[in-house]
Amino acid sequence: MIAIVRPETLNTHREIGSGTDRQKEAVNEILALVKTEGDQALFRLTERFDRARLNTLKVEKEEFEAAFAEVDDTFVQALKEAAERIRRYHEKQKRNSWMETEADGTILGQIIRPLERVGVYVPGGRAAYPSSVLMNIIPARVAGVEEIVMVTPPQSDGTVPPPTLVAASIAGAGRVYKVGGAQAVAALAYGTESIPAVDKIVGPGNIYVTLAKQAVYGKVDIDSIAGPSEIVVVADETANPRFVAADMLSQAEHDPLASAVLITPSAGLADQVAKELEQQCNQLERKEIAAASLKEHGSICITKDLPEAFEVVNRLAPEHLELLVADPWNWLGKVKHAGAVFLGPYSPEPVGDYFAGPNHVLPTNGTARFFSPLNVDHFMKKTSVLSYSREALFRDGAKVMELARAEGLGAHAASIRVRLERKEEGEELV
Ligand code: HSO
Ligand code: ZN
Repeated sequence: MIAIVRPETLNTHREIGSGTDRQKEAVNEILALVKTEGDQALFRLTERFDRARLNTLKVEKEEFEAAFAEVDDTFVQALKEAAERIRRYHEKQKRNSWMETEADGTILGQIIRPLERVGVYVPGGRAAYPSSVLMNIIPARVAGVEEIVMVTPPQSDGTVPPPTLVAASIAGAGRVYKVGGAQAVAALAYGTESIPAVDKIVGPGNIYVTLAKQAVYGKVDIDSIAGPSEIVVVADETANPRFVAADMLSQAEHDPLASAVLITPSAGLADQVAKELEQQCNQLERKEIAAASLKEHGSICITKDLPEAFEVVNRLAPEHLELLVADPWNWLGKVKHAGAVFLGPYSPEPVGDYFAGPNHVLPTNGTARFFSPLNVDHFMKKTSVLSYSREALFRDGAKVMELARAEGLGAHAASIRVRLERKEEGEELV
């Protein structure tokens, strides 16, 4: 069921998010339609793609109340506790504005402000994860974003699944609109009669949503493009094969395209895990998905030792990395590239997916080489502050003019010269 591969041939990286010409054309048409026709286009497209006839796009207070009445209290309680842990973790990421005065009186600094408006896309259907609603909205709240606008496709009866609404309310989404697909991205980017234009759009979606986000990038900011979920487990002979297999399956059940990989120097463990995978997979509700994922994108890789295992890890730069080895903390320093690292037998990935506090929106597909988990900084921006002193301008003016002349920019040089001349004439600058 699962391939055994050699370290040098193991590869989890794939082409993602590029779409076909047909798909791009369809997205461009939708973007243009929403831009020119606003809400009317949203109603028509929602009827066409979601089979829902709506009178209003906005989710009303009563629908939130009904959603809370429909879900279990224990679910609400668990979600609230998760939200609180996620909030506390992200609070630590907040950075302050700063100003520094140099000896001559020059003041330089940086003002850090939250974005004013953020749009959060929440997919419908099978991938409507309440946990992802928390993970996308809470960092924006912690950053201090004033308006968080959530969009999600309605079901054909015009409703949004209650768990999604409950999560939106607990996370603190200001308003929720029933619209999905490329049309939702268009609405957030351009604004319509009922949906305000935002500064940044985050949240995962299907290929149409992804292409639409790419198309509006520059008009607004977007988050990084999420590929299928991945886990790499590095384990030695001390690891429990049941745990290893269970954790690999927890990733595999997400998506037939997800990838679960075990890297181990222990051929014995590799054998046992392969058996456990077969057995445990059969017990799963989502066994078809998990089996397809393991078959197409799963692998077990046997290395000569643990150092070689970490070389492979750094080449893959996995989204999730579990260290199920005797001394996980001793190996942490060897991890150069990973979205999130889970240490020891009591830190299975689902603890991080739902509850521990760190964000589960992580760089996929090898992008952990240069991207970070979704965090508070993603919802803030900076403004530089400069106040040069008289003394400093007279000291540095000639050097600035030199650099300006070298670039052939005479007006730049002149803006300094008019000030320096006044000094030579003995005048005070005001
Ligand atoms: N493992 C997924 C996140 C998730 N798991 C949501 C369950 N719900 C990608 O990091
Ligand atoms: Zn997960």
